[in-house]
Amino acid sequence: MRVMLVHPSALMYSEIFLRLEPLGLERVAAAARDAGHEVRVVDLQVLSRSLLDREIASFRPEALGVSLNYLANIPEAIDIARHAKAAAPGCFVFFGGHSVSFIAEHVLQQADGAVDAIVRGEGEPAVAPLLAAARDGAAHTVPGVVSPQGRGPAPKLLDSLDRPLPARDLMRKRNRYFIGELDPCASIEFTRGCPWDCSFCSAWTFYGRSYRKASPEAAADEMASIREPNVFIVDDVAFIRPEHGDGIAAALERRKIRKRYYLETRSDVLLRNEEVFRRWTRLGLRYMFLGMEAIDAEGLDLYRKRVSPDDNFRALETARRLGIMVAINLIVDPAWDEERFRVVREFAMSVPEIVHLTVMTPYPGTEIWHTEARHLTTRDYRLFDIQHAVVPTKLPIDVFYRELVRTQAVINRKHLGLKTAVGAMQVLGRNLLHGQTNFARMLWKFGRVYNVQRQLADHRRPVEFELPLPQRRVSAPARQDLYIHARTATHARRTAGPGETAAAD
Ligand code: B12
Ligand code: SF4
Repeated sequence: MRVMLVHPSALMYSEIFLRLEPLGLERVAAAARDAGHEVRVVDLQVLSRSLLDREIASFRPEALGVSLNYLANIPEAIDIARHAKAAAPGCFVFFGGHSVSFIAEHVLQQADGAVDAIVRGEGEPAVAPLLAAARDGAAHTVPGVVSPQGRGPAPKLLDSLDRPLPARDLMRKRNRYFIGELDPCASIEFTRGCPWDCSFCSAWTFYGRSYRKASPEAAADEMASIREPNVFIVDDVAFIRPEHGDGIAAALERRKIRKRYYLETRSDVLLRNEEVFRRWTRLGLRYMFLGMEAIDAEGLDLYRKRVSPDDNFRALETARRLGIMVAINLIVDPAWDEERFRVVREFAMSVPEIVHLTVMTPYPGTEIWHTEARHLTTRDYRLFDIQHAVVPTKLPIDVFYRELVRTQAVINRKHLGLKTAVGAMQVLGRNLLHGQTNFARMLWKFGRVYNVQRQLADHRRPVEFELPLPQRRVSAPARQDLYIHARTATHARRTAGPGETAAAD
């Protein structure tokens, strides 16, 4: 079959700080290609919509799949589906990805015939059986698939993360993937899933709180095949198991592979496994994202982060000692007042780290989707990007955004202060010499992307597609009810080891 796979365009945040290759879609592309299909990938983060339309006309896909990790992309995906149905009659259109997995039936209904099937859960095991069944109109019999005919059996988990290798060769304009000064930057996955259970997060519910690892040799082989000098490790929490991080490091050392790395982890994991992170600094680990979320114990408890403010501050000291540049995330509660924003600005100015703000947002698939008592003020998918307020703000909304943007701007200026600006100019010069302009563009774009008028205008756009209403509950729903991949007893035995279940029930 001629199969076209599409990633929608970048969201607000990615317009400035980063834009990364769609690893999940590349792995789905590889699985489809291994099954004998002719596959093309169009990533609208780096290619234009008019190019997609032209390629649909010339390639005439018999099947077209859209990746929906992000809720905010759903209206765009439905528009692409409608276009594909009109431009390539008979084309089988399907969606898959993290966010759409939690609301598959709802989206199918909204698409009103433009979408034939939605894959819930991991795409690699589902895509080949789906394409085979599509020919016979039997999509709904495939594990993980939902179609207008009904829901298939429970989704299957991939046997091993080692295969298939992402089809990186199918991507165009790879030089447009970057994160900050790591420009250009590729991505890689060492592990999948997260054993913790933060209330605002759906990473653990998607994988039924399972946690799987690629074999160190396969991970190092994949790294050896990456041409970019910089690599973003996409794992939710890097190096939970020290022997795994060490195993990959050893395999990279044997192959003499050195790159510059960016990863995400937790404070307690960094404190526990400091030696692994130290070893990785020798391999090129430069940047780390720590989801601190709150600076006080009350906030950390609320999000069930299972770390203390003291752990967080000790982790920052450890990272500084190791020479790793840290980006901290803090969650902005729409209930914040001016004083709270002021305290956060003060905190951000008092630490050398990059501080990043995201707005508390209940998502389908998270616990707070069901338990957040405040009613949604909007159900416009496009605003569910953790940069907009979707529950009532305590301050008038324009004042809330003014405070938010002001805080982001103060933090941003801090990083573009004189000392940093000199450093940035050096990086800029180096990147421009290599023809890399992503970092340069980022430096000048802040004011255009983050501004109060734009945020407010986003709320006034006419809305065609809305999220479903949450089923409100006083207490949290049973965990299994939130899972996309339910854990079988065998699977639980295979994936959970000591340490991995540190946050267990
Ligand atoms: C790496 C990552 C990123 C990267 C790369 C994103 C990219 N270009 O793909 C960066 C850092 C850029 C990023 C940014 C953001 N992210 Co992010 N990200 C992740 C993370 C940690 C891992 C994703 C990943 O690569 N996994 C590995 C690959 C192999 O898996 P996968 O992508 O899920 O793909 C599999 C399936 O989903 C499925 N699949 C995927 N596509 C398709 C397509 C088809 C057709 C099919 C059949 C199947 C299928 O099959 C794949 C293989 O099994 C997830 C958390 C998670 N564990 O999923 C959050 C996550 C997806 N991100 C999230 C958020 C909120 C964001 C931001 C909005 C954050 C912000 N501050 O603004 C931005 C917006 C990005 C944008 N599109 O512009 C949320 C999504 C929330 C939501 N419900 O919408 C998540 C779930 C994190 C969370 N804890 O809540 N992100
Ligand atoms: S540690 Fe918490 S926030 Fe991070 S991926 Fe796991 S559940 Fe999500």
